[in-house]
Amino acid sequence: MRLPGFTPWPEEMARYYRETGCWSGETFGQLLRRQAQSHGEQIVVVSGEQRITYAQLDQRVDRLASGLHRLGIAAGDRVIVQLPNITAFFEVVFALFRIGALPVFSLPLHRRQEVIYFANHSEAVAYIIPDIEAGYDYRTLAAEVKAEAPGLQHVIVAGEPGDYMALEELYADSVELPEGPLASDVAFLQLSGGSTGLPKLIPRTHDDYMYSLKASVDVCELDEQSIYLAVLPVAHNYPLSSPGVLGTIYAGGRIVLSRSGSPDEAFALIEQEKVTITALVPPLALVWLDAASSRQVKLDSLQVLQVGGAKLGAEAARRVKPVLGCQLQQVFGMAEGLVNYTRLDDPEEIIVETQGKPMSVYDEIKIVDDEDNEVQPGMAGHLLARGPYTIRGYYKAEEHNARSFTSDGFYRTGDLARLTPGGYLIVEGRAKDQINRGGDKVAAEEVENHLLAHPGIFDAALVSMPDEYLGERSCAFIIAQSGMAGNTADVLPSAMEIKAFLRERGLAAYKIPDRIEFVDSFPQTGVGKVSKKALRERIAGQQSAVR
Ligand code: AMP
Ligand code: DBH
Repeated sequence: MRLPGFTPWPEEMARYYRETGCWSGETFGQLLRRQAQSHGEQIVVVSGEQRITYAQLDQRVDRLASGLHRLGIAAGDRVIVQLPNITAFFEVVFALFRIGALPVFSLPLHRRQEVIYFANHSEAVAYIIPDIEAGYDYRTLAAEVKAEAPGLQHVIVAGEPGDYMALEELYADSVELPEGPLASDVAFLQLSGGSTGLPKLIPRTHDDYMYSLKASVDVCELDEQSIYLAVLPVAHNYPLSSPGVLGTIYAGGRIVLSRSGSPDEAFALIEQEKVTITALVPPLALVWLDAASSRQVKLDSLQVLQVGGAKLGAEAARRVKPVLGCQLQQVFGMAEGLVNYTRLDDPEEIIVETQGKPMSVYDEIKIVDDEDNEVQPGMAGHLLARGPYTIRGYYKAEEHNARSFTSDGFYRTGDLARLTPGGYLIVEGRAKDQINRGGDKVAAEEVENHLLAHPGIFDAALVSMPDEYLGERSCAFIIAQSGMAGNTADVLPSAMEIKAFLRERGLAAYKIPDRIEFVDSFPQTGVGKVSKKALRERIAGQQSAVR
């Protein structure tokens, strides 16, 4: 079934990727069935006291798929899945895969603004949530979302349902399901950190995503003995697929779920469950390094620590092996596709100093200047990517697609990078208007639009400021409505009020500006645009002056 709003690969490329074996023709529903047949009795997911086998997961998925089908959820329907690291996540997404319905992967930190947008833009028919997680009641969020998303027919709760439907009650007797999706169909919508006013949805097919798992599993050397600890939220593309939890299933290994990234919880799980590989963002890696050196813990079973999502400093990178006793693997990826890894047997300097190289020989990358001409070897420029698992367009975003892709189908990553003579990438910065808050991406324009909705704000510009721990934090420069600047304090909105205003609008907490600076005007570029470069320099200068 062709999803409207999806840009497929050109037919000759699709044929090429099939002929070369990149695209195998297997769907996720079939993958789980195959693994249940060959590894039925092996444990697939460990979550607290709960341990379930491949065969049990497969059966529960069939029963849930039957229940969802009976509820009326059909092939092609979109379903927002906003679940934390719990077993139900796997049952839900594989059940949806089996009936050909499309999970829309929302993160646990998303709030009203994000979820309402996903619901309306994807025309989702159902929304699946936990009851209470990390002290937050998702049923309250669901009520707010429902009020603004008229197309949403069902709210399904993993846990105490309150006013809604209990997920547990949907596990029906297995019925004959309609024929499943094709591998060339879109399997789900993944999210982009984005750089525009509205978040973007990323359509990924069974074929292309399965290939990204296969290539990741090869590079990361996962097999049936692998035990992957998921500490980042599993719906995110990185812990989902690089190689992540789905790669672990592809390899026939075992997933251990952690509800948080705290060393207390994660170190205990690594020891108890003999975890072999896990994935972190740089700020969490710093916390682990500190915790491990002060406690002198031995994480004997851990072979590989992946760090990605934002740039890891070389100094921290160098400490991983001596402190944690495992190999570091840098991961530079994106939900749009292209994933780069350092290889496990690369020399220390490559592992510490680079963000890896593309995982597949079928990946095509280019480094270009502002005019799209390739730069001299070794020079920094805009990174473009194309290949068997890099999308050709965002979901229903024609205008934006014209800017985000070249006419010959390369994705403009918005990252500035250079290539080493050995073909490894070093990320040098970013051309896109985004703040990378330790792996959480914030689109400046999206937050600026919310700021502009405040009656006391005339104009707003969000920029990054350097931060020791997160790499970057956000600073909003604000021009108050005329007549207000320099006026008495009770007319000028305070920084605290502005943050509260954004929170009340229901924006994810990581998008709330870390700092707010009031100014009378913005510095301008030669053509009269706001110079974010000058604003970044101003705030960085102010920070270093304070130190
Ligand atoms: P998204 O498009 O939201 O999936 O975020 C992907 C973006 O995260 C990339 O385009 C980079 O800007 C950033 N990113 C991911 N991994 C790394 C890394 N290892 N080093 C630097 N930036 C990274
Ligand atoms: O940041 C990302 O989006 C990311 C990082 C590492 C990603 O999507 C991935 C690996 O697959």
